[in-house]
Amino acid sequence: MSQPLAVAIAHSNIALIKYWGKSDSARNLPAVPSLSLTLDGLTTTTRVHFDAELAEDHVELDGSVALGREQKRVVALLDRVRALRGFDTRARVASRNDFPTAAGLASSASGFAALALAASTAAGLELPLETVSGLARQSSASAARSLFGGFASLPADSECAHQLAPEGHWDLRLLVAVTEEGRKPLGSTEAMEVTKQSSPYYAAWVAHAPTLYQEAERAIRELQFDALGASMEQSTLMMHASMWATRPAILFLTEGTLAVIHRVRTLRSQGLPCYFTVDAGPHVKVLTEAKHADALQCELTALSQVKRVIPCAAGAGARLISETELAGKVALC
Ligand code: 2P0
Repeated sequence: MSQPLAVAIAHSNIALIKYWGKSDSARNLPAVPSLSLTLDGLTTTTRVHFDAELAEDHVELDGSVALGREQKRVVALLDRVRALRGFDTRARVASRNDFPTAAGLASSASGFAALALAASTAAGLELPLETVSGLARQSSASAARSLFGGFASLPADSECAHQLAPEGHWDLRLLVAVTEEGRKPLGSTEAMEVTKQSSPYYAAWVAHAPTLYQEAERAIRELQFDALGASMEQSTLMMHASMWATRPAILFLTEGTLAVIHRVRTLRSQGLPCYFTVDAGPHVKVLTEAKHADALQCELTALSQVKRVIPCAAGAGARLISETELAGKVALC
């Protein structure tokens, strides 16, 4: 093999229009179209080394050996890469996030995007970015979008994501208001399956999601901030409403989440252009235009429910880095 080792970095993305629910669980195909902003913060760095000496895959995440479901999901992606390449060599994988894992900050998005790019490259495959996105999507649908910079789209029933507009298209900022530290109680995959099975609102969510997607796509094309914000908030609240209607209810929104949401609405009514979105966790991500980012950061930081604020701009897509660049960035193990 010409190049058995590769290192990739990928950034997390936040869905402005949410993916929630699968049309085909076995193939992990999304039931609704989603649209995201790739961030310049929240980075995963992953090295994959296929090594003929290994008897089995060895996976280390944030310095600890991965076990159970975490390890299985990584091995499943490696297996898909091995099947494409037509070999059986095991790999050593080391990955590190510069932000808390599984805390509702989309760690699986950046994680599987970086893994798909590093593993396919290390295996000697030279795949188009869309194909790498398809590999990532099978592990975690939101990861398909993190291969691309700026605004990315994952259509319903689609194998892979594509870029809608590059990071320079619109100078937006997304401020992540962290309301709680620690891992979230329920994984997204399980939560969306329960929603599909038991929420009477799920059908309405799936029916209306394409309208929200089209509104947002147009708002991005035309740089209409208030139109984008309105579609984004409705997408968030419809997704959570569908979860609230399951039995037992799935509530990712906490007291802290709601306090930040109310504050965002108040600030907006007072003339500060900002809109909220919330994923499968308690944190609130607040979208604003670059010129208002400092004022918004002061307001969010002042809230007692907010532990810290991570300001993010639009970021680039996943890319390969050299071992030298890696050495200057992060210690993987
Ligand atoms: C999204 N989320 O569009 C939505 C919004 C969370 C809320 O995609 O089952 O890890 O692995 O495909 O991508 C999080 O779920 O789920 C997610 P799987 P994923 O970003």
